[in-house]
Amino acid sequence: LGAVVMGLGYIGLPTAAVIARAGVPTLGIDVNADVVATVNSGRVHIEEVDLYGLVQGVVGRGLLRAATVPEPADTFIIAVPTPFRDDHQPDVSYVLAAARTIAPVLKKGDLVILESTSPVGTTEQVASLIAQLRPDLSVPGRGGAGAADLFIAYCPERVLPGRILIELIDNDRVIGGITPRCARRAMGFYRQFVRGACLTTNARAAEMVKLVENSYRDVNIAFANELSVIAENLGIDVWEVIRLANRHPRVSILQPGPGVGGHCIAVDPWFLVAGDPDNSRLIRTAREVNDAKTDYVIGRAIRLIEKLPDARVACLGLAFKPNIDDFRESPALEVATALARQFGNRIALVEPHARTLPAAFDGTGAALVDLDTALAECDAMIVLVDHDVFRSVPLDERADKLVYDTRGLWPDQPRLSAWESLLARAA
Ligand code: SAJ
Repeated sequence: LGAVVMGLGYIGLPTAAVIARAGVPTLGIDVNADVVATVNSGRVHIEEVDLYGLVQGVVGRGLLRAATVPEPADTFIIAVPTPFRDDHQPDVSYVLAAARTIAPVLKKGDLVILESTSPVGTTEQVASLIAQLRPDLSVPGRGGAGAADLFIAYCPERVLPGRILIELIDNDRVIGGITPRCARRAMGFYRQFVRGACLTTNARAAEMVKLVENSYRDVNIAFANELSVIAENLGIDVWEVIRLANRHPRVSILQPGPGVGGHCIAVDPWFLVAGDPDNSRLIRTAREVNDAKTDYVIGRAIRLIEKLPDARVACLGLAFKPNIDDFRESPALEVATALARQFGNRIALVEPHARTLPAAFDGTGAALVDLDTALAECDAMIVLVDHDVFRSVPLDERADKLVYDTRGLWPDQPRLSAWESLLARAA
């Protein structure tokens, strides 16, 4: 067997399929027997562009199988979740559990790669755990350049949902070895299917690189979100301000929204903060600014709806970002749920990428409606996600609506001094 991939989620399954397509016989491992059965039948349990066809193909050709327990192989990739706990401390228990599961089948010469986003030092923890469980094998140690029986490396995934199969191949990869030998060995593995550059470093630096990338984006989105509140208070259109400021050759501000969602950008900065709380003030504050933006939007929306006692109000979008069906950590979902709980059947939910409503709406009375129904029946609209299908609605179909646009989706919508004028018209 060429490779074992631990975890068949959003990253693990596409990764396993791409490795298999390169001709490497691959076994995907998941704790969930339903996921294993789905993959073995050539189907997929997650939505990602082109993934179904790819999995169907490699399973059909016998290159990819799934199981709940690993078998001996040359390369082991750990791609399991690393959530954080309520106190924002990272939880690496799934990573360590995966390492424990593969330890018994490891043999001399095997390569173990951690891909899960992890706090700095986790790859070394994996190495120590394996050393403890397999005293018969020599495990590479930090700073050691000598040969060992195993090769251990950290290589973060950096793919964007919706473009995973493209970015798995085309993105540059950062490969951090526990030792330089480990990095070189892992590089040889990735070279089989990566077209981007493979850049080697040590495991701790590679772990930090991943956290830094998502923190960079979070801090920059926080800047945009902070500007959006300041501008709204001043009665200025923040999107116009950003568009014009971005005409400066060295300014590139991101877009404000109802908060930051997904399972990466809203999570990873906390791993950096947890590693050095006293010196990560900017990163922590950015997280707090982005989370606070969601509460701010909920407060504004509630005030608007209270001024419209009889109106039906549509929430446009529930996903965590445009043109996908992924609701994980979605600020749009959080806003819509809060409004549905308070206003019940006055709230219409529009999410063209979903067939059914998430359980969060059970018992609220709020209903899923299609976009045309919302445009026909709702007097007010709260734009929460900038799906392309919303963007395409022409002004004459929405000119008479009260619109609270948290994404700057419709620049031509009569806005004047945004919120104040909405309330004035509502009164
Ligand atoms: N967002 C804004 N304003 C913006 C850009 C994004 O509010 O200008 C919001 C989105 O609406 C969304 C959230 O940020 O709620 C995150 O969306 P995203 O598209 O920026 O990123 P993700 O979470 O889908 O994927 C990120 C990517 N990281 C970076 O771009 C640095 C991806 O490359 C990573 O692989 C992925 O996290 C991951 O798995 O860590």
